[in-house]
Amino acid sequence: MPEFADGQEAGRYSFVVVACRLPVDRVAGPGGEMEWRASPGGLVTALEPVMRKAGGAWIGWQGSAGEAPEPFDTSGMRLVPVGLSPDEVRTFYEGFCNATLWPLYHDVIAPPEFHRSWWEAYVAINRRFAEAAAAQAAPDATVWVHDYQLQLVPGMIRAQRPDVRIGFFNHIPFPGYEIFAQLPWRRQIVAGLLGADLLGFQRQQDAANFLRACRRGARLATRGSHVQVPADPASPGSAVRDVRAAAFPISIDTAGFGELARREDVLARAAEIRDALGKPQVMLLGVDRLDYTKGILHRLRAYGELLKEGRLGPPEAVLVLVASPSRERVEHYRVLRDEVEVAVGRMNGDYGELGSAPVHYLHQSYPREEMAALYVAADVMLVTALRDGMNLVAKEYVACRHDETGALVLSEFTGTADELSSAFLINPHDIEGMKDAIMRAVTVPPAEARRRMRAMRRRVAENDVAHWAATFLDALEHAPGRIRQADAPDG
Ligand code: GDG
Repeated sequence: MPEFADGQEAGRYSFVVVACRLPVDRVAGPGGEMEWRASPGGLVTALEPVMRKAGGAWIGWQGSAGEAPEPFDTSGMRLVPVGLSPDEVRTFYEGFCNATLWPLYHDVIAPPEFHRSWWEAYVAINRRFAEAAAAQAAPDATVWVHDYQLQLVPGMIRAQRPDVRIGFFNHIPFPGYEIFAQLPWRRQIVAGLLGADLLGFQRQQDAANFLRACRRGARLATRGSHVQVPADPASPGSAVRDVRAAAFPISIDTAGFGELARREDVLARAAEIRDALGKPQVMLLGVDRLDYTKGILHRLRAYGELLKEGRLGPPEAVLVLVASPSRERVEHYRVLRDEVEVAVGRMNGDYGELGSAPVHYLHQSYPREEMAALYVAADVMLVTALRDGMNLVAKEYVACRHDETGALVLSEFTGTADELSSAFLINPHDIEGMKDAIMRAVTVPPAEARRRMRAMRRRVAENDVAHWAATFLDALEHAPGRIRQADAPDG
C-alpha cells in the first residue's frame, strides 16, 4: 500500500461518497433495540440507485447524537458512520449548517446567524469527514462530496490525498455574491470548495454565482467555467490547477416512480385517498419538508383567498398538505410549524363543514408507496418554493402521471423550473398571480393539460438520476485537474 500525508495508508474503495447523512437512520425499534432504517430526503432518494450499482463506500452521519457505530455493509455498499456529540449536533448541524448556511444560501429568506463557535465546529466536523474519506479511498479513487454541510472537505481531502479525483455537488442554491459576501468565512469556504476538480451546481446561475465569488472574493482568474487555482497557495502566480464549475441539474429515479405509480396496490390506495376526501372533483396537493424555503404559508394564503372569494372550496375542491417533519429543534422551524398550523386551523374553522374540510394537513413522513399514491390521486400539484436548489417533488409528480393528466403549478424560483417550462409557472410572492395560475391549472382543458404533461414527462424521462450521476462522473473523469502554467484570464 502506498503511504500519504501523516503516514496514512490508502483504503480499499475506488468510489467514495461523502455526504452529511448516511442513507439510513439509526432509530429505536419496537423492542427498544437500535436498528437501521432507510431515511427519506432529496440526496438519499437521488443517490441510492447509483451507489448500489457502482458499489463503494458512503461516509455520513447516522442522524442522531452519539458515538459512531462500526462500519458495515448493506445493499452492496460499505456504510461508514461519522459520530457527532450532542454539542456538535447543536453547533455544527442545527447551528452552522441549518441556521447559518441554509438561510444564507436561500437568499436570506430567514436571517442567518453568525457565531464563531459554530464555525469552529464546522471546521472540526468537516475535518472528521475528510479524514474518514481519505482513510477509505483506494489509490487514485474517485471521491464525490455532497452539499453545503461539507464545503471544506474537498480542500481537506486534497491536502491528505493528492492522488484522488474529487467531485463536489451542491444540492442547494449558491447565492449571489452580495449575499455570500456577508459570510465572515467566505474566503475559507471558497478555498475549501476549490480543493475539488469539478464543482457541480443545480442551475447555471448557481455556477455563475460561484465563479463570481472566486473572482470577487478570492481574486482568482476564471476562463469560461474554469477557475485557475494556484497549485501552491504559498507562491501564487506560478503553476495553476484548473477547477471546473458547471450545472448538473439533479433528477429522480423516474422509472422507479413510474413503476410504483402503475402498481395495483398504489392505484387502489390512490382511489381510497379520493374516497376518504369525499370524492372531490379537484384534489390539490402540496408535499414538502416543513421548511420556510418551500413557500407553504404563501401557498396557504393564495388558497385561503380563493376559498374566501368562493372560487374554490369543498366539497368540489380540497387541498392535501403533507409537511414532513424537519429540523424540529431549530427555532425558525418551530415558529413556522406554529404558523402553518394556525393558518390551516383558521381556514378549516372558517370554511369547513362537519365532515368536509378545505385543508387536510398531515405532519408526518410516509413510505414511498404512499407518496406515489398521493401523486396519482392529485389533479393539481402545488410547488411554491421561495427558493429551491431543484425540487424533486415536482419531478416525482410528473413521473407518476402515466395517463398525461394532472397539472403542475411550479415556482420560478426552483431549479426544476429551468427544466419544466411547460408547468404553470408562478412567482410565489405574487399572490394574485399564484391564485390565477391555480385556477388555470384547476380548469385547464384536457388537451392542453396533456400537451404540457407530455413535454414535462419527456424531460424527466431523459434526465433521470442515473443520467445525472453518469453525466457528473463522466465530467469528473475528464476534468482537467492537471497543474500547468496560468492562462490569461477572461477579465
Ligand atoms: C434538497 C434541496 C434538491 C419528502 N417527504 C417524504 C419523502 N420526501 C422526499 C420527496 C423528495 C425528497 O424527499 C425532497 O426533495 P426536494 O427536492 O423536494 O427537497 P429537499 O429535501 O429540500 O432537498 C432540493 C434536493 O436536495 C436534491 O438535490 O432538489 O432543492 O433543498 O424525493 O419525495 N419521502 C418519503 N416520505 C416522506 O414523508 N418516502
